Amino acid sequence: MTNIRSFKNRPDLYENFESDVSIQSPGRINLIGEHTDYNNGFVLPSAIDKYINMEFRKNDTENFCRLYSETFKTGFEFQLDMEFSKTEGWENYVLGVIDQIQKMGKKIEGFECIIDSRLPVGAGISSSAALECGIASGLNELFDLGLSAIEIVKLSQKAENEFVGSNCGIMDQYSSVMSKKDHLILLDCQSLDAEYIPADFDDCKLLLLNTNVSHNLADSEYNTRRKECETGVKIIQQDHPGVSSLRDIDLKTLQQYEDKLTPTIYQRCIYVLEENDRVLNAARTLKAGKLKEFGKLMYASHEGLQHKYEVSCPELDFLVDFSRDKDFIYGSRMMGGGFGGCTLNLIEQDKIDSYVEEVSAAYFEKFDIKLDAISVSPHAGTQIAKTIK
Ligand code: GAF
Repeated sequence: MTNIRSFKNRPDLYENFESDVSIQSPGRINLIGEHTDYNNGFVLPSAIDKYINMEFRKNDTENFCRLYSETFKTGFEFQLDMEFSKTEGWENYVLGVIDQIQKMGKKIEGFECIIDSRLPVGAGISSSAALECGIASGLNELFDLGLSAIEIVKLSQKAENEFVGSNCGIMDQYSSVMSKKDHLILLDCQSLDAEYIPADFDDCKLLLLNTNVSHNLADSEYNTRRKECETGVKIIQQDHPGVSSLRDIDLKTLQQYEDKLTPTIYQRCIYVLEENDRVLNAARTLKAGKLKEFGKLMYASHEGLQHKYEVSCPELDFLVDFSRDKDFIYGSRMMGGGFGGCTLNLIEQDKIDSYVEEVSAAYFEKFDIKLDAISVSPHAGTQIAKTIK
């Protein structure tokens, strides 16, 4: 049972809404390095030029809060001093963040918020992290909580882990907040050291193809993959007590455990080690301007995700396979947690329109589903505009 009150279709509540704080909280792409973040490995993400817009204002009450999503035409209200319990839908991301802020001993008061999202849900571009980080950033500004950017990242991840119940790593929240325009972040998820690499793609652009499927295995299989990796680590730890994650194991050591791990767990661990290597190689090739080599690593990443980590699906595989004989596409891979969502494609800019037409027709013929194409550019993280004194 939850004690929030939900309502629908009430745009009238927010006519002539004058906000104290405006937040643009972006989604993210990840060039390479999938399912490596929660294994303390490397990722290469960036925020994108598509975001959730949020308008906040205080309402001079101690506890009354009301949020409305213009996108979903649903809203909810609640009292800050109530016990928060999990409910359905986007409300959880909001409640989870407020719960974390309060657990940190930070004091907030009654507020109102209108949310307008330009991020497709379930597309693997992290609309949930954008929502969490946007709420945390907005409340931080509205109530002068003094939270640093990295605290916002960490509390948003914790909200997702502890309240929403998804054991995600740190990549999505980190990229939504910490990105820089026209750069990718080579992030070491163990130390949180970040190198900002110029996103120079010459005549190419990044194109997302949204399968518009989101298989409902996604959440449970995500948590299962994480557990499988942890089981692998635990077995290796028995001989190597210094090992605390897959990051501390090299390929040669792992290969000695082939008979001690189940074939599935062995494959998962091999994938993670290989993907970490690919991320570091990808960063090197990008810095050297070798885009075709970079693209090959994207394909290799997809193959690992498809066959060893087994988080792809027929729709994603179809799109990646369809791109393979096109010399104007340098690389293509599934992106994000998997089981649906988008492929990311590195494609020559002047071929985008004709390719989208061709692949959309083929995809529709095969699956009877409309494909959506979204061109994206690496963008700055959370943008804040504050009018309150
Ligand atoms: C999801 C998670 F939220 C990330 O932390 C990451 O693990 C990703 O899947 C897979 O790379 O987006």
